[in-house]
Amino acid sequence: MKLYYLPGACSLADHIALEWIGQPYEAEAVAREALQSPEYLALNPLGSVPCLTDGSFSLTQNVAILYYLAEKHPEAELFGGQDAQVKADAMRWLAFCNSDLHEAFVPIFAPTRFIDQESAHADLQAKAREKILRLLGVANKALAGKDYFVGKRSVADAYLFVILRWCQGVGIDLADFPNLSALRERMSQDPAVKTAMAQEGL
Ligand SMILES: N[C@@H](CCC(=O)N[C@@H](CS)C(=O)NCC(=O)O)C(=O)O
Repeated sequence: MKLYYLPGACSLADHIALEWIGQPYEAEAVAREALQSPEYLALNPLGSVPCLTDGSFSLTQNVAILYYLAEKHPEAELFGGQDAQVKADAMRWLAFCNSDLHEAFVPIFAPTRFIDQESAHADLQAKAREKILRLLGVANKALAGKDYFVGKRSVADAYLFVILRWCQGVGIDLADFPNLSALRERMSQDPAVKTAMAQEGL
């Protein structure tokens, strides 16, 4: 299996999952310019990471990749266990990270995708920050009294960890979210997370 990634991007969640599985895999950093190359677009027409190949099978979209890894390696319990409700709950938080939290960062990272007019960017980004803070509050509440979203670590925690790193990068303080700060710290001590981050040069 081979993972295509950008260092520190959402593909880090897949990288962590591959480390949790503990089987050999390849990981290739894609240069940002190469995302639009014909070779890469043939793998992922959206020109984004992550992309996973397994022999001739090629897969994109974080949630699909994490689901595929979990199906191929049930022993790794990437969705927190074997119980259907636990797995569905992990999927719920994974979807929250991917569809809600991750998307809320796009106006901050790439405001021109919404509006060219530079003078409008600050307002757009302030709105995005408001939304991110509201979503972080939801995640913080969900983690009250728990080490992980669903008791045992799951790919939802890996995705949240990636996003908490972005918070740091864009100056969003986690001081008001003690459960998120604790999760970030817990995850950063996980040997698989350390290995994936070291491989990405983080
Ligand atoms: N819906 C996609 C989103 C992927 C995505 O936004 N990837 C970002 C990195 S976090 C990317 O490749 N950005 C590069 C770009 O758009 O130029 C997924 O879940 O895989």
